[in-house]
Amino acid sequence: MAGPRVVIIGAGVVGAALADEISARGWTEVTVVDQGPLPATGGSSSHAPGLVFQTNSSKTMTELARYTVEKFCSLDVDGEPCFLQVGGLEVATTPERLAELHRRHGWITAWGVESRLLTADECVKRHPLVNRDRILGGLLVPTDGIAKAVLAVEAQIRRATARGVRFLPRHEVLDVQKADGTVTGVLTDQGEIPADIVVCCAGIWGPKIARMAGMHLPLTPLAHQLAWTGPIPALAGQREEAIRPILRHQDADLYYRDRFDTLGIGSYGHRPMPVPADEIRAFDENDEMPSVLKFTEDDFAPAWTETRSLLPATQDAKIEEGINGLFSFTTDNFPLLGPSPDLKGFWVAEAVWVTHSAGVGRAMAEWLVDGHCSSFDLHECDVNRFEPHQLSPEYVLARDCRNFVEVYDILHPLQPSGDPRPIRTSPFHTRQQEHGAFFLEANGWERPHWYEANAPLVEGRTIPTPNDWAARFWSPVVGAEAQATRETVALYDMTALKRLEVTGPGAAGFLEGLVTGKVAKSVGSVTYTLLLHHDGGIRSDITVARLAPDRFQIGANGNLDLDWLTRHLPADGTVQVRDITPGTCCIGLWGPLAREVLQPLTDEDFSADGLKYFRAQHAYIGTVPVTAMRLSYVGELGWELYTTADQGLKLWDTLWRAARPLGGVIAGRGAFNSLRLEKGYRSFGTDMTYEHDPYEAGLGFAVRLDKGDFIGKAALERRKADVRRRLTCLTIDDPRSVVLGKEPVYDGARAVGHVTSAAYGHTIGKGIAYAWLPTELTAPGTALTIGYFDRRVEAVVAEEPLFDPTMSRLRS
Ligand code: FAD
Ligand code: THG
Repeated sequence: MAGPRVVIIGAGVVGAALADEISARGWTEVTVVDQGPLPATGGSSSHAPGLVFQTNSSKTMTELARYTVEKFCSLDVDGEPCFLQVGGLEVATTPERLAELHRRHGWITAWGVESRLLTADECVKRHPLVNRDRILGGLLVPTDGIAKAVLAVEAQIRRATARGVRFLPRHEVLDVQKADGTVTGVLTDQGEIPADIVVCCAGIWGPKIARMAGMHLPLTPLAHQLAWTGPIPALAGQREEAIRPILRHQDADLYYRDRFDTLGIGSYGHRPMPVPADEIRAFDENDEMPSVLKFTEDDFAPAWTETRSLLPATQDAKIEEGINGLFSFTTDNFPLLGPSPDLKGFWVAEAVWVTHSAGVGRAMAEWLVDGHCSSFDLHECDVNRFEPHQLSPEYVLARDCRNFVEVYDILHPLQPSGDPRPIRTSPFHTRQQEHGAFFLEANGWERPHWYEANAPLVEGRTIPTPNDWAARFWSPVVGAEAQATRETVALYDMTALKRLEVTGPGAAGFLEGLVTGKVAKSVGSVTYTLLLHHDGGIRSDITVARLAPDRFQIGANGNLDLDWLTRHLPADGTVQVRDITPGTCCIGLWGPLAREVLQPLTDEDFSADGLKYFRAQHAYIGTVPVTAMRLSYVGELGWELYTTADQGLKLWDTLWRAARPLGGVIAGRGAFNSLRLEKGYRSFGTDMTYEHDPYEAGLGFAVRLDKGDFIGKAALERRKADVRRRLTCLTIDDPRSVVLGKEPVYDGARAVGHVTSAAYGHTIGKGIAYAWLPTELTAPGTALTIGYFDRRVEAVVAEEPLFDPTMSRLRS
């Protein structure tokens, strides 16, 4: 069982890790080609100083890093270790940064990696070069350290070679060969290499290689300054390569590592210096480092001044060498992993740091060999996650440069992304502006979070103001809009909800094979159901409306749903899938008075029995043709009303004119999020992801094991009996203690889980936090605490849903 013929392009730290991991799983017909020599190929891995800080707001990114640390700790080359586990220290020089370090401590605790907050004195004890007067405290992760990237490449090459993997240095790939939409091999400057699978691990050259495969890779190589001091007298005689922890001084965009009696200094404080991938040279004999540009000293001057202040011992030293080294940035700071959407057999593993490289190697190997990666939840990393505009060169360049500038910035989870904006606007945009909408962006869509015009609604209501961070990108109007929705009726712009149309004679059968519920029901049925991976993990939660015998409309979560459906289309052409989001729009009309608004506008029967809960039908609302679906993510009577974009504004105006005299309101995402948590409705990607099965996530009701086969069914039969953790509803009595998400949850002193989503429930009058917890701690009444910055917030497990458990509202 040698597996298919695989060619890996690139023997940097990513390609080498993949070769090792894939051969360990029995695929040994593997050839790794690199344009440069081995093991220092001249790519980014050849000059990376190799700092591995595991802390990340993403659980997956921390887990990829943790695996890299564990693996590199076990690797050596002839006794020389591949990892120097000196610990990682981040210091704060401002109160804001100190608070941020507490938040980061929360993340890494939530993800299960040990860390400690240190006083300024403790920081200096750990890293004696640090100027005590400059710092307020720090965060130490003892298992962080320095990856010796070139050694790690060599160690992994040796292991893979021993299993039969072939490494071909000095082979430049000139083309990716294909036939009938499938990859057939690569053409190198030394001839062809046939292959069934080609994986692009070409780092900053990735876009060039991907283009050979007809694929657009949204990454930008940017130069980043790395300098090395000459000998520092205070360090004279240091025999070990590194004894002090790696150090980050994020307030000045700087990081440091030991190298005997010298220091490496990395800076992100300079102007962004993007380089088009096409302009990056190939390797040539006289130029060993094609991924390195000339050091621009002027750009480094502020970094050097700051360094001599933070680390006064460097005042007696000089900068001796420096580079402007290239590596990849992406628009959301996640790597680009997975198969090409168009060319079968072509895969990428791109924009990966040394920090995450071994984890990515393992993830890709599992994905390739097993058809799915079970060790890591890769939904944030999938190369097919992007909306079309997110692939445009202008967008990619602007966002990537911005991410370079913001790399160490303190960013609120709702922090608005900057230019280019706006990109996608719903037909209601001008009305929303007239109402003083406060917009945030999601998938390019401008989404109102609340409307300043609703400010008078706040009067006479009790809307508690949350503490500090939860009060940002927030207004008391959010609470007023939420309450008003439950009292009267509200219009919500649901245009950003991704809509897919599945058509054709094979559509019903096709969908049945992918979803956990029965969707091939009567025309007019709507079903809330799940897409699963083969291992039973949740791929997405969707709604499926049968609008005609051969036509289904899917309410989806993102482009990965489109990708999943497209990938599984039968070859016989009996099913088509289309993204109908652009060109259509949607208004959610919800609240106890929703029927009083809608019924007079239409001839159709919108009574409780005329259009039942979770049914869809066509109707005219005034002049506007709509598809009405009776369901509500906010848990109130009402409908999602879909129409084409051209008539959206007319629909809005028609509804608004009817709703206003009844005391109706226009409401935004802030209210929406609070209401859906009161109702206990999960949000994919935040509350549950690939790593969770439906039973753990409280979505077992959406699974029909008594139906025919569907992807993930066999795995669910196994997983059903073994539920060890649950997505659990917590409430918080203190109205000001609203948390953000991703905080650790403690049982006494022990971290036992993490928060997913949180908001204040303006109807129930309590804070709400959903959290993953071990089953033994999920009994209602269990008292726990949530780590929020430097505080502990008291929370208690509650019976869910918190609002309208009998569904009287929805079914009225
Ligand atoms: P590379 O190492 O660049 O490997 C890609 C390989 O593909 C190259 O060997 C190249 O020769 C080969 N290739 C390309 N085109 C072709 C072709 N046509 N034919 C054949 N072969 C081809 N990360 C950290 O985690 N911590 C750090 O402290 C850190 N510091 C950094 C400091 C600097 C100055 C720089 C530049 C980067 C730093 N990074 C750091 C980032 C890290 O170095 C990279 O993200 C990582 O090395 C990328 O690995 P890779 O294997 O994808 O790419
Ligand atoms: N509307 C539509 N499609 C969607 C969403 C939506 N797809 C993506 C995402 N949102 C899916 N999430 C949910 C979550 C809950 C419900 C609907 C979509 C929901 N649940 C009922 C419940 O749990 O009580 C289902 C009851 C049932 O199965 O009968 O309504 O917002 N179109």
